[in-house]
Parts: sequence; C-alpha cells; structure tokens
Amino acid sequence: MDCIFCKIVEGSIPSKKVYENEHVLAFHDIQPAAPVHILIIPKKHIATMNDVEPGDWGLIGEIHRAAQHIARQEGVADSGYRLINNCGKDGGQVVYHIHYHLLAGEKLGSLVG
Ligand code: IU
Repeated sequence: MDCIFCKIVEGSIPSKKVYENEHVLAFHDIQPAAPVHILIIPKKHIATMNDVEPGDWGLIGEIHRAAQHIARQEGVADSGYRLINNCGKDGGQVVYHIHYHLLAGEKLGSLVG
C-alpha cells in the first residue's frame, strides 16, 4: 500500500518518534504549526474518520490515551493543548491514514468557541 504513514510505521521512512506502543505511534510533524506539533496515528491503516469500523473504536481510545500520556511527557498537560482530526477534503486532510494532531506550546487561535 502506498501510504507514507504506513511506511513510517514500518520504519522504511524515518520519523522523530515521541511515543510508541503495540497499537499507536506518535512522531513530530515535519512542518510544525505550533511549538509542539505531534502526530498520533494507529499502526493499522485506516484512511479517515469515515472508515473507522465498529472494531476500531478501541484504537481511537488508544490514540486519546496516548495523547494524554504525550502531553504529560512533553510538559504541556497543565498549560493545555489541542487534539485535532482533519477528515476529508473540506476538513483539510492531506494524508489519508487517520491521524490526530497534538498542538501545544502557545495560546492557540480558535475556529470555534
Ligand atoms: P492533515 O491533517 O492530513 O492535513 O495533516 C497531515 C500532516 O502530516 C501535516 O501537518 C504534515 O506536515 C504532516 N506530515 C508529516 O509530518 N510527515 C510527512 O511525511 C508528511 C506529512 I507527507
């Protein structure tokens, strides 16, 4: 499968890993949009939020659990952070392997609220 994030999971494309367990990998975004910008992905290839199947919801929970862990590890849990999933064209998704952006390290602008 020609998926860049699957290649990062396999290790055939390098990444700056910050966290890994059996199900999840997290690494620094190559074009950071904030002082802390980490991508959290399932090792399993799931293209978008629309493609999450009933048996995959535990993986989505694992991603949130990893986000909580990484925020503490990176020292931004108390100051706060944002976890974003872009889904599809209008959502701004560019890489079609589901991922969550963990953004932190400054006061972030808001689209909502
Ligand atoms: P998006 O939600 O699909 O728009 O986000 C894709 C992100 O993946 C984007 O922030 C890129 O900078 C990032 N990225 C990366 O970190 N490493 C890569 O090899 C590629 C994209 I391609």
